[in-house]
Amino acid sequence: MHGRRTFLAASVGTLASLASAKPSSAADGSDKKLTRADIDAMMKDLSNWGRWGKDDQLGALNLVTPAKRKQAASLVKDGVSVSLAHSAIKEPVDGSPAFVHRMIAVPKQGQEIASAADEYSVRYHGFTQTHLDGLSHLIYKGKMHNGFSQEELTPRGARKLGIENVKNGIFTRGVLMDMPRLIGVRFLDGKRAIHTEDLEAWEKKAGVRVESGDAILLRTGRWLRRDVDGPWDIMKGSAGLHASCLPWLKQRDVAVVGSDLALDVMPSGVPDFELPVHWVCGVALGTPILDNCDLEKVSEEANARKRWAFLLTVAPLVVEGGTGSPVNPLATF
Ligand code: UVW
Repeated sequence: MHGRRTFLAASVGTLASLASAKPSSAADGSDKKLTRADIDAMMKDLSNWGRWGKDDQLGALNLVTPAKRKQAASLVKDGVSVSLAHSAIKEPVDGSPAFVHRMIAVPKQGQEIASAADEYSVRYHGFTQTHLDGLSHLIYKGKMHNGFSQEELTPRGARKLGIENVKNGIFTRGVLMDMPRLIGVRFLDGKRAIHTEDLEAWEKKAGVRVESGDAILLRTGRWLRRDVDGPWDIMKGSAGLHASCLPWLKQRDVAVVGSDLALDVMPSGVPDFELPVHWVCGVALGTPILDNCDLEKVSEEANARKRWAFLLTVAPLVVEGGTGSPVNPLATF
């Protein structure tokens, strides 16, 4: 997300104006104007800082309780698992560097007993590799989630909120929110903003209600769009959540949010704030974010069963002080 932040002066606006926002009639949400001041208000009004204690480093993952894990496990009926990761992309793409895979040992011909070995190097933040944003990834006005200072971020890594805090993994109910199926298209076009009423319309259609501790996975059809239309300038026209959905995410107490791109609609529609959903989720709510998931296969599997909730498991690498991790999230039906 480096170099993609442009914070300028806040303009006038309050969360109250957001609450009174009328359902969108414009597909791009242009009738729901939010300002930097609205986002500032959300940073305060939706904050989970202190909710689990001043030293807490798990954030909204505290909402994944033992009871929640048992509920999630009980969703395994067929014993079928599906990966939500896109294959590692080995060429620079969509403005993000490549996943480097280098063979360091290849067996020689005639070698009877041999082994092969390789090394990986990945800059996973960005628009390409499937990854989990940890809570030390996002900073707003000098603070990370729970009020930890950005001074805790050092060249050796994060002294607070490092990804090692998530080493016991995420094991919860995943809810696929399949926007192309809601709207009746193969994939969402351009900068289609998803609003609260879309999320609730999907709940109605799918017969599932998002509850405390759930992980929501928002499908826009990004990878299918890329296959059909080819690459595009992501920041100039990508479907995703409009910032007016943030109070809903807090109200439902979601533990994790994910999507097949970067979660936010782009452009965001908020002047001088490019990815407000990312920042409010990461800093105020303390929800880890799953970026660049491949939700095509899980969409088919869920649709075949007409079952949009499943067990979601995600195990990040245990890197002390890491700001996130490449991951292979699994949905199990
Ligand atoms: C994206 O914006 C997709 O990536 P990150 O949050 O990891 O910077």
